[in-house]
Amino acid sequence: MIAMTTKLWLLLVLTKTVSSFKEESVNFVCTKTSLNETKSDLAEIIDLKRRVTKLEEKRNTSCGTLQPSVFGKDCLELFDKGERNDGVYRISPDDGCPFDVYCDMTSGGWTVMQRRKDGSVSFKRTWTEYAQGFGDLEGDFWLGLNNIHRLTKDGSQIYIHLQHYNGSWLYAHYKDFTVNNAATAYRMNVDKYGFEGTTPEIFGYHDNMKFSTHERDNDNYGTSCSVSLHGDSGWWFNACYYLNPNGMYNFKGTGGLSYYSGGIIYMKNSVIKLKRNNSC
Ligand SMILES: *[C@@H]1O[C@H](CO)[C@@H](O)[C@H](O)[C@H]1NC(C)=O
Ligand SMILES: *[C@@H]1O[C@H](CO)[C@@H](O)[C@H](O)[C@H]1NC(C)=O
Ligand SMILES: *[C@@H]1O[C@H](CO)[C@@H](O)[C@H](O)[C@H]1NC(C)=O
Ligand SMILES: [Ca+2]
Repeated sequence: MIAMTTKLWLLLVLTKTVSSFKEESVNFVCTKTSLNETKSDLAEIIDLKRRVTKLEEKRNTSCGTLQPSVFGKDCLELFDKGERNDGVYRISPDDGCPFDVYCDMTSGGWTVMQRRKDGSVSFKRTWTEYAQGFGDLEGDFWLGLNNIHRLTKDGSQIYIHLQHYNGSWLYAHYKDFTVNNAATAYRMNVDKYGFEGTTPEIFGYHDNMKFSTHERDNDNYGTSCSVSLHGDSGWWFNACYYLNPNGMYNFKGTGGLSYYSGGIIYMKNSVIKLKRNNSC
């Protein structure tokens, strides 16, 4: 016979063991649960981050309550819908933020990307200004690289008009022109074999160049084309140019609005227009 005290002692030990086992298993389950929670928290954080990036992307190209779908994609679409008056229209080439452009309906729905007509707007501008655009859509302006990218990323023609000081106009027309996104420094592609015009072929030299401004040198010249040419303007400079429509206005010297053909030919005015390619 086991003494009563021993029995009591054994019972006590047993109870303790059982309860400590229970406690441990509770702990084990808790640990497992909290691991699961950590895992799902992590997944939630990753998902949130992804959603924030998406929202940021959307915010970067959209404008709150404006409905992009109610605007035309570009001047060509507005022309096709029957618009025939030259002037300022609001467009959205994609599902992003709409913006205003000047439409040349007279020649069939071209979207104007640059104009020099009286020199009232300085083209000595920063990278940010060239990216966002500046000037007056009815007068002298640069449409902005972000907008030009959105208008040309799916393929576009470009029509470059240059006016002599005596008033006569020349043109250079290229059937394929694309400006890539900000991450590429707005690298530009133009197909020189798709050229026709009354100027010499002057834009192919700039093919595949990144954009450069006076404070951001992406050109192939030893120093900065923009700064060295004293124009401080932005362009797809190579080393340095055959075409310089953003050069200084009304200035027949280094850095003036001009093109190169055996020598520099200074020009008074310019208009550069885009039209989406329907092919493909
Ligand atoms: C932890 O997650 C797994 C798989 O999702 C599940 O089978 C298990 O029951 C969870 N454990 C706890 C303690 O919640
Ligand atoms: C949105 O624009 C800001 C400011 O230009 C930039 O820092 C950010 O990286 C952009 N975000 C995305 C997702 O494009
Ligand atoms: C204007 O000047 C250019 C270049 O010198 C010349 O080719 C053109 O014929 C001139 N036009 C007029 C209308 O004088
Ligand atoms: Ca350089």
